[in-house]
Amino acid sequence: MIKDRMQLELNKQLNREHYSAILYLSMASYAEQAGYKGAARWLKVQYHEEQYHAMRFYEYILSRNGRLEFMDIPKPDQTFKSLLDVYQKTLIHEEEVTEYVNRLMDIAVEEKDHATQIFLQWYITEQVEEEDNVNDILTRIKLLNGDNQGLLVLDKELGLRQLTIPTDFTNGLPKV
Ligand code: OFO
Repeated sequence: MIKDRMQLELNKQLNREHYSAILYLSMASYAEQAGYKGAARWLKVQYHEEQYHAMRFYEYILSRNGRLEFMDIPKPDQTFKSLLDVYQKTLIHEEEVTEYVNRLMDIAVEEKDHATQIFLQWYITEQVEEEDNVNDILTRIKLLNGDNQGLLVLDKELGLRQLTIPTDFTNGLPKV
């Protein structure tokens, strides 16, 4: 059985992962309309990743005999101005998520909830990877300094991103 405080904080993060998913879908729609088909694909892969992150919380809370709580999800930003703007906002967003995950871990330590600490390790590693990937892309966009030809080459590369996580959760969460 999970303690009430831990359950509430895990539920908040589950809902934040859903917010992340729609934020990336909002970014994907901008990229689609701006002609960055590759970035749109990259962002839609990210949308699926965020849903997977949410489902891990869903399964974990249930596995601890906890109760799921679905909360209001804020409207995502829909005011993107450029690819640079999209990836700058992505980095800011992922840094915030990292902070939330770190705070969750602090709470799990305070609550002496060892199982949740182990569960959260996966997210701590994942956030390092997410920030690193976005930082790389952002650095390259900045180097291009508005060079459209270069941005289209980068866009093509972004379009090669493949889904590496499951998207069908109907039979529970497959192990990856
Ligand atoms: Fe769930 O990692 Fe991005 O937000």
